[in-house]
Amino acid sequence: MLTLYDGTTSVCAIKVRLALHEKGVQFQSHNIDLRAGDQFDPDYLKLNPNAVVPTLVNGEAVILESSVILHYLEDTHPVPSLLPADAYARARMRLWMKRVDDIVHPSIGSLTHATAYRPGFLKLDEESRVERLAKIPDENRRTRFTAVYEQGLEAPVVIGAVKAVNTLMRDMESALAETEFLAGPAYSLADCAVTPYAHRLSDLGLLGLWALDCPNLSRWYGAIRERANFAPAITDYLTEADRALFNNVDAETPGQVKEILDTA
Ligand SMILES: N[C@@H](CCC(=O)N[C@@H](CS)C(=O)NCC(=O)O)C(=O)O
Repeated sequence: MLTLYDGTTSVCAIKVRLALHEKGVQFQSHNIDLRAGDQFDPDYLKLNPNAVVPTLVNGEAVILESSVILHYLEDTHPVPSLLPADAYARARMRLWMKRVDDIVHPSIGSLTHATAYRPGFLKLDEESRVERLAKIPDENRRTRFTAVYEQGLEAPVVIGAVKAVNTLMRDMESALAETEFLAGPAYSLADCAVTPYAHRLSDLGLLGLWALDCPNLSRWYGAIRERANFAPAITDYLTEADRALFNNVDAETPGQVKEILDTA
């Protein structure tokens, strides 16, 4: 049995859960409570020294990095396939996945931490805040988190994040005007990879900033939400506390992001 070291709201863990449910693969979820700091537990760090989820364990095999895990699942559980049929479509699929890893994840991470996660962090006393940030092994990530916790949406890093999301939305709209799913006529790993981020924008009240202008993106997101893997991989996982994080996002947030978008 596969074990997924998981996080209820983790976008990267959701990518993997979407593929597991799409493929009908049984797995055991081991929740790592990211807000409680379980990712820094020495035993977990032995599995994943980056102090992040997801981690997939299959017997002796320990697989890190959500995109690598998606390819591993494709190799170990090839049916049903989540790879497009032809080589060019596979290349397009891999490009969406790379973009998610390189650009979309840090950008939407900055927006999430600047809004939904910031109030919880600010409730910690000064010593706990410093201690918490110091535990993050990756320096770039630590710098980004520090900036958005201190300055919220005013942090300079947010401008680049909003621009990157805008470009993503526009490129998705163009791709989805041509094909039903991101890399062609069939659902693929590209859709698994992008879905949690589109959904996160929706949870933050931001997807509506693009919805009117992007009918094909809206059609895709509607279809994605109706898919059988969506509820078991995403919404069924959320605790009351998780829901509260997103329900309590400041009502000013979409307006503030729109202003950044208009002036960037
Ligand atoms: N590149 C990694 C990124 C993993 C990552 O950033 N995971 C987040 C949740 S989506 C995490 O565990 N964050 C820990 C923290 O916030 O301290 C992957 O794709 O697996």
